Amino acid sequence: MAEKLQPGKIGGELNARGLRFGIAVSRFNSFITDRLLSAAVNALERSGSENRDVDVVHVPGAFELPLVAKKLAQTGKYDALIAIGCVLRGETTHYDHVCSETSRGLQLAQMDTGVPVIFCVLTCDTLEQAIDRAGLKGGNKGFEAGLGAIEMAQLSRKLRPSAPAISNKKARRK
Ligand code: INI
Repeated sequence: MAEKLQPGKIGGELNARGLRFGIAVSRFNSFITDRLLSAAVNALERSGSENRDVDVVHVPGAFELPLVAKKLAQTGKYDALIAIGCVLRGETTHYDHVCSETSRGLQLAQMDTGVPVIFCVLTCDTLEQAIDRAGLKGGNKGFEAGLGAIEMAQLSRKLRPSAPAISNKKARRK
């Protein structure tokens, strides 16, 4: 039997017009991160972003992305952020520390500030895996990140907290 209930749907459409985006991108492994960055910018441009709507900040490595993402979020200027990096496994455990602290820090940045932070940090065993995800066999994760940022920015605008209920009650009592 078909259900009668028609739940209200809240969606984030892929229209970037009028939205502001900040992109933090790491210089480490720039051969890959440059390609992710141009694909992210391309996704924003094709969805209606203009020059004044997008700022790019470069950081030394993925480990520095969370602090800059948090600082960008705290400016209050941006509807969504994109963090771009590429961590490649080496011979030591350095990779594990960079990966875990970068992902943990980026999640904290968005949870602490309420500004969406799209995780566009490739974590790969080999350079070939990274190349595949930066414009070859695996598409381009930067383009996906751009679309993700638009969707999350739209959703965040729709899910803004409304005025607290308590103040409404006080206003009605007067
Ligand atoms: N940073 C990266 O972005 N990718 C890597 O693969 C990487 N490796 O392998 O060392 C890397 N290290 C640097 C790190 O992100 C910091 O910039 C550095 O430790 C200074 O804090």
